[in-house]
Amino acid sequence: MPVLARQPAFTVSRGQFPDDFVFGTSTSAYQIEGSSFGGCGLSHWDTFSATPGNVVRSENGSIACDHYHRWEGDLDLVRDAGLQAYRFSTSWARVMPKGCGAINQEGLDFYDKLVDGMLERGIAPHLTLYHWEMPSALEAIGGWRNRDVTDHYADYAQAVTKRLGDRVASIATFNEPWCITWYSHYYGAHAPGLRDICAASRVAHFVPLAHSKAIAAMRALGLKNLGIVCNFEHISPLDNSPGSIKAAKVAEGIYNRWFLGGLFKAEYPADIVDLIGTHLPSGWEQDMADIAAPLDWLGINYYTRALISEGDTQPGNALPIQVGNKGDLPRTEMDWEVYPEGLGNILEWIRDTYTGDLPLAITENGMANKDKLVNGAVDDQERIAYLDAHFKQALAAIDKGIPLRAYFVWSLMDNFEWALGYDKRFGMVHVDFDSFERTPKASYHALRTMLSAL
Ligand code: IFM
Repeated sequence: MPVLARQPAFTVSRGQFPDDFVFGTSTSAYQIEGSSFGGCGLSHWDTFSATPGNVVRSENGSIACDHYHRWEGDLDLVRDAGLQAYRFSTSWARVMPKGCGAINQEGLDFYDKLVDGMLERGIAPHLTLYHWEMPSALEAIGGWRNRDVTDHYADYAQAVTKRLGDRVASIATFNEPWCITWYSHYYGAHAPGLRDICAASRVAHFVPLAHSKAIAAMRALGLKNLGIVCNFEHISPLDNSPGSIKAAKVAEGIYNRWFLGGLFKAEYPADIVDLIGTHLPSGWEQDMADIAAPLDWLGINYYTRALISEGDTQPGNALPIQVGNKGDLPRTEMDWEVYPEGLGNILEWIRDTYTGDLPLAITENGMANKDKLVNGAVDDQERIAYLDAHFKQALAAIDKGIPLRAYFVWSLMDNFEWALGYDKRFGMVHVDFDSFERTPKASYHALRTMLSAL
């Protein structure tokens, strides 16, 4: 297998980017905070991970990185790296333990302190409202399969942003609708772990609908800089056979075109509606104009590509049965191919097909690496090379006039990588999950040097 490049320093420099370009880093609540602290309610990730076989070694986010108690030091790390922005998420289950009704004041106070802590350090807060903690009480009534939950979500969005909205630089309704929909309700790999086309199809519509209701609720509060974060893979056929071309089109439609179609064209792609239309909730067509209400920005998470062939879809109904993973490029610890060109292509395609002049941000990009702490240091040169190659794609996109405004590295620190537990280390800061000690890796130091150079 080809090996990953090693590279001790960034070859791109801060000065090549526009002065107002923003560099930041991203995390999410369940992956770092510790869900057992501070009156947080149960989320479907607590229940999913408590079920044997769902998460490796039965790990969970009950303590995670203990960020709930160590947030000040963690924000110091963001500031000391020279990063101007921090993308974090609020946990629905922490703010509203039952998903609706009573608010856990301690939870909201925590996020209030966190936002003030960022501002005191000169870091711009970028809030994501849903990075996957569906309160278990709402999962029990069907979670995203239940239309009523879209109203509860809008209430939650309003409760959080009434408190924090005056101080955050941007707000995203959702992180990665594809994962919430397909990875969680069709492949069954994430909470709630369903493998059900009907469930996935309902979620494919109710998540955009919930997004639109939250946007309307926040517009009613007069809030600005509202958007959503979607994830994309660069998807192409493995070969030129008609079967592979057809399979890749379906995979790409479900992964890349479905949500953007709804959000920016008020229509889901017809070829995918043909496949799942019978499972969509009745009356879905009437929601489309609301779903496409104007946004202020779009966030793009990009990590890898997928090469699809005929065998990746079901012979009967052409639905994907697996995510194509067949190329011969070097791979990260996630077994994901490193394909920086895909980022440039996706940015251009999104601008040309959907968003035009709308500001774009890369809200996640990064890699899991076999990082080892040796004599107090982690030499993650592969991560520097990975980020450097993707930064170059961002620069090329800016040169082409694509309105790319920001880049958030995933992630600040090693954390709970969902069903894969704590083994997959994505951080620029190493976390010892016994002592919770943080150790900045070589990539953190290299980025600080890059950002501080004139
Ligand atoms: O850790 C996740 C994150 O929660 C969502 N985007 C992809 C990351 C890496 O898998």
